[in-house]
Parts: sequence; structure tokens; C-alpha cells
Amino acid sequence: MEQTFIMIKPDGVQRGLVGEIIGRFEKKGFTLKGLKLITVDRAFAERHYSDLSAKPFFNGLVEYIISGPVVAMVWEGKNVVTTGRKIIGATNPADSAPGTIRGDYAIDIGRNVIHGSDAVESARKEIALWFPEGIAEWRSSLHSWIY
Ligand code: RTP
Repeated sequence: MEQTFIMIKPDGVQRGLVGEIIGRFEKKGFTLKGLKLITVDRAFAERHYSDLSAKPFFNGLVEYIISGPVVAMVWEGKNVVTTGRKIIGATNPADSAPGTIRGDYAIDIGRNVIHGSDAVESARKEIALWFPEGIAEWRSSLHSWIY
């Protein structure tokens, strides 16, 4: 089953949006496979965003991500990468539709509350980076009500 890496950024944690965001993924029917509250250092944040190192906003982005604890998660389900990005909404909250997380809770691209992997391959890399200890194995009778 497909997995994605979802991170509630420091602004989302400080603003008390953790429960709301987890609830949206849970109620959709996705399965929570990894979860931790963690403050990362500069080297780790730079590694996570290494693809963006040439961007003019890179330093500000790294400062933002290391500014407080984040909630790192692995969610599992059919098409969870693409559907997760839809639940999150467009990168710039000015373009995010109402009903999406960023559309409902963010205003500025530099404080857009949440990250979600953009492809199955990047999800695999991000899960390996953030959860080197591995993720939960659990059986659920829920699946037969969703698939
Ligand atoms: P994310 O990785 O956080 O899910 O975001 P994304 O794929 O939707 O967007 P991406 O282009 O990968 O950018 C990563 C994060 O960088 C910040 N950003 N700031 N012009 C700016 O100031 C700017 N552009 C992007 C955002 O926090 C974005 O989520």
C-alpha cells in the first residue's frame, strides 16, 4: 500500500492545528503508520529540503523549519501521495482552495503549515530520512470498510 510523509510545520504546531490536521487524514480513511514530535537541526532541515538549496527562499525556509517542533507522520492508503497533496492544498495559500488545510488555515507561502511528499519516490526517501527507526506494523479491521 502507498505511503506518504506528512509534516506539520512549526507554525501549525504552535497554532494548535495538530488535532485538526490529523483528524482530516484519519476521517478520509488513511492509516497512521508513523508519528513523532521532533525539533530538527539545521543540517537535517537542509537535507530534507536539499532539492531547493539553490532557491532564494532556502535559508528562510530552513530557519522556519528549525524554529520549533514539527509533527512528522507517515500515512498509508490508496493514492495517498496525490490525495494527501489535495487535502493539503496548493503551496501558496493564496491559491489554495477553501476546504484544503492551507486554504482554510494559512495566508502566507512562508508559513503554510504543512508539508506533504510530492511523489511516491520522494515519499520513500523522506520516510527513510525521518523514520530511520522504522514505522508501526498494525492490523486493522477498518480496511474492509474503506476498500
Ligand atoms: P512542501 O514541500 O512543504 O510540501 O511544499 P511544496 O512541495 O508545496 O512546495 P516547494 O516548492 O517544494 O517548496 C517547499 C516549501 O518552501 C516554502 N516556499 N517558500 N517563495 C517563497 O517564499 C517560497 N516558496 C516555497 C514553502 O514553505 C513550501 O511549502
